[in-house]
Amino acid sequence: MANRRQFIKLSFMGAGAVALSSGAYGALNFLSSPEEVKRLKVDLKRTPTYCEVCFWKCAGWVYKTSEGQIWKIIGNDEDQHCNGRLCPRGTGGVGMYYDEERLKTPLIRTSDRGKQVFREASWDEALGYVAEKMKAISSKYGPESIALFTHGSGSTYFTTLLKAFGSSIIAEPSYAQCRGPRDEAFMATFGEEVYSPEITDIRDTKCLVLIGSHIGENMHNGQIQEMSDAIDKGVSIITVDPRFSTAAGKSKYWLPIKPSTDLALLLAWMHEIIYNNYYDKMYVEQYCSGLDKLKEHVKDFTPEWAYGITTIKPDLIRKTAKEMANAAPAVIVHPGRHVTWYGDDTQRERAIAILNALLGSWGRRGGFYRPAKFDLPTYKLPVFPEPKKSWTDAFPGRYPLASSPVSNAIIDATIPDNKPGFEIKGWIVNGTNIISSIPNQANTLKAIQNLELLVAVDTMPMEITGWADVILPECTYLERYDMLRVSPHRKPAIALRMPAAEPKNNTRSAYNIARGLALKMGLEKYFPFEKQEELLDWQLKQVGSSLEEMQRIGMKTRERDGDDLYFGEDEKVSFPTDSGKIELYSKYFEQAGFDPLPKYLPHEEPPEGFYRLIYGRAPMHTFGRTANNPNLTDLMKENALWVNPKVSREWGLQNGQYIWLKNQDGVTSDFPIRVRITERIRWDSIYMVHGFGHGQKGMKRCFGKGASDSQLMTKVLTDPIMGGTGMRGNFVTFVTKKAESEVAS
Ligand SMILES: Nc1nc2c(c(=O)[nH]1)N[C@H]1C(S)=C(S)[C@@H](COP(=O)(O)OP(=O)(O)OC[C@H]3O[C@@H](n4cnc5c(=O)[nH]c(N)nc54)[C@H](O)[C@@H]3O)O[C@H]1N2
Ligand SMILES: Nc1nc2c(c(=O)[nH]1)N[C@H]1C(S)=C(S)[C@@H](COP(=O)(O)OP(=O)(O)OC[C@H]3O[C@@H](n4cnc5c(=O)[nH]c(N)nc54)[C@H](O)[C@@H]3O)O[C@H]1N2
Ligand code: SF4
Ligand SMILES: [Mo]
Repeated sequence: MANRRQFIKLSFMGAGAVALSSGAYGALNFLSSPEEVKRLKVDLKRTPTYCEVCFWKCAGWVYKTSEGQIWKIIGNDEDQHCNGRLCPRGTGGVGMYYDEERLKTPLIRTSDRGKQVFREASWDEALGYVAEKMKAISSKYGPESIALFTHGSGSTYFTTLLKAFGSSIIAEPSYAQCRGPRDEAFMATFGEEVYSPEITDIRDTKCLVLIGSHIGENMHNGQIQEMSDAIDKGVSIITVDPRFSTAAGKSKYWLPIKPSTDLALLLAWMHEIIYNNYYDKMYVEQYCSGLDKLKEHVKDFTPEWAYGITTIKPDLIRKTAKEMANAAPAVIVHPGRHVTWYGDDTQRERAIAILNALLGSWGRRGGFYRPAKFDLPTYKLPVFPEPKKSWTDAFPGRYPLASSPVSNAIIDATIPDNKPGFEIKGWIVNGTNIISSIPNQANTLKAIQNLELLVAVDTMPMEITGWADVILPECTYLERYDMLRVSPHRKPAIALRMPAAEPKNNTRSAYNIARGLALKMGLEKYFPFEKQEELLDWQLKQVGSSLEEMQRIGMKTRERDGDDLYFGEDEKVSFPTDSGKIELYSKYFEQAGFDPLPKYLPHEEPPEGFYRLIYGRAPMHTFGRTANNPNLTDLMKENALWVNPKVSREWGLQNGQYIWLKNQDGVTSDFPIRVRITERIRWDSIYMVHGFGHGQKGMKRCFGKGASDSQLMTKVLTDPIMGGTGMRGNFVTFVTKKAESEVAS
């Protein structure tokens, strides 16, 4: 089995390559020999930050040269998210600041939507324009006809703005395009979600089961480090993935499952664990309800039954079930994170939750720990006006168990043909490139055509800004304050982000943008602090610290109040579910008209000559947001198409050849992608990394590099329970030649 060093090397393989970067920024960031430090006159005064290149939010220190140039970011040793080490993307975050193609000043559109003809505007004019439009839309249709799509740190301020304005139509892609099904399933089972960072106790686990979750390429930092430690300690890893992922390479068992059939495997594992009495009897008796019904339900779901569906041999299903049981309760059946796959995702996640309950891993060392959060008072704002409509009024009864607004439902409510209960007329889109992150682009573009206002708040000229009426350029995370990071972890902690440099060009922080809009609309009472640092200082003083102290120390970690990281022996635990128990059988689902126990339902198969489109992450990029980052494009310029040799032979494809992809609905990728022939993918699927194939000419480093998975996702398998957009029901075939006139340039 592979050892820790090899794994770290593989996962962090970007880091070494960065040092060899030929790009000017690469040199600036990564050469750190004493001579270099002297030559660059490094100013050892450092400012704290937490990273925004992905949402793991590692805390770090930003160093500058004495000439005031941002030089390098390193991890904060005290931080539980990163333990002093940033991943290649976090290290390369400096490139976001230096990218000369950043948005520089507010822009107002001067021609038809989508044509991308804009004029520069002052902040006063741009904010005034947006405020007037918002007020006009509100007086015609009500404030609820303005929706916010948002992701990342700026969400807090735009959420306050929208609520103050009178709308609660606020959606994040991290719900219906990412974690939503997992959070609903774990809530229904344990009464609690798995949070971010996930409360998986990987460092002490003895058996880690990864179902799709591709840690190693998915670079969530602390998780990778803990997995490396666990590898050192001899953890056995079971990876279920149609592709031989980085994690599969470190695994005792790789189960190359037929895509879309995971629920059958999970049911067979439950069958094995229950009928062989492998489950944790004490735990289940004490904490769970519904075992009898579950036992009856999985009676026929034998490994032989699952073999016919999953292509995983019965013997392997048995062995892996035993492996989990041997390690229990120090076992984690990882819930994954991006789980919107096939439209039955909440049920698949329920099966994962139930399996963890049977193994007794929730609340146990090496399973799932109890998180602790720094209790930081929030400043009391005046009461928000009561919105007359909520997002659920657009399509009453749809997605009954969604606990957060569903972005795709809001898009649907912007299209009058769909006859929504009320129409959405304005969008503010902050920090999310919804053209690429929500599948069925044609639907999003159709919605956009019906808008009376589209405002994009972004740092880069991405796809969404191309469609905006007004573009409000935010400065990068290295140039601003944001709210204190208080994510739950093993120990409660707070981390500060402060500016390491002045905002470049004519950009502003999201706080200032949202407050600027509030002022223009007479809503200043919801933004009582002129400067964000005053708010942070107020907050910190409530807990005996101050902004000045945090600027010096960067983060504060406290010990937990008690010895309660795991359940105590025989501890009476009341779970925050209706019954106070872990609900193996979900009455909550039953009452809402859904299966109380997960069932396997077959999914559509690829038509002849087509292959299932599956996708994932690359260690050196985050979605599309890093696509133009000078440091990171140096490490990976484009994505590749993984094709099984059996398939490439059939099609006569060569390694390195560029081809286009056409999906089941006749949509062909704008840009070609390079073929990578490999045994590491099943023959019925092809694989690519998400976040490439950008068509925005304002981003020269990434324009036309690789193909976009999003473009090929015209079919969406929507989860009826909570609205998640299953993205893996699309099939593609190969196009080796395109007419000259059809080639995008
Ligand atoms: N096809 C496909 N779709 C997916 C996924 C997939 O794998 N494939 N993954 C899904 C998942 S798991 C998620 S979480 C979502 C993520 O979806 P998004 O959050 O939409 O991710 P990005 O595409 O990176 O878009 C982020 C946008 O924020 C901008 N940005 C970056 N930093 C800042 C900042 O500091 N301030 C502001 N205002 N803007 C900033 C970037 O320029 C970019 O336009 O996508 C989902 N959609
Ligand atoms: N470097 C990097 N790291 C990231 C991110 C990033 O953009 N870049 N994004 C972060 C975010 S927001 C998220 S949500 C996470 C997502 O990370 P994960 O939760 O790990 O992502 P998934 O999309 O669930 O997993 C992708 C894997 O699923 C496999 N797969 C495809 N179809 C099937 C199937 O039917 N069954 C099974 N068992 N496997 C299948 C693919 O081959 C691939 O290996 O990553 C996070 N980490
Ligand atoms: S995992 Fe990497 S990109 Fe994500 S926050 Fe941490 S350092 Fe930044
Ligand atoms: Mo995500």
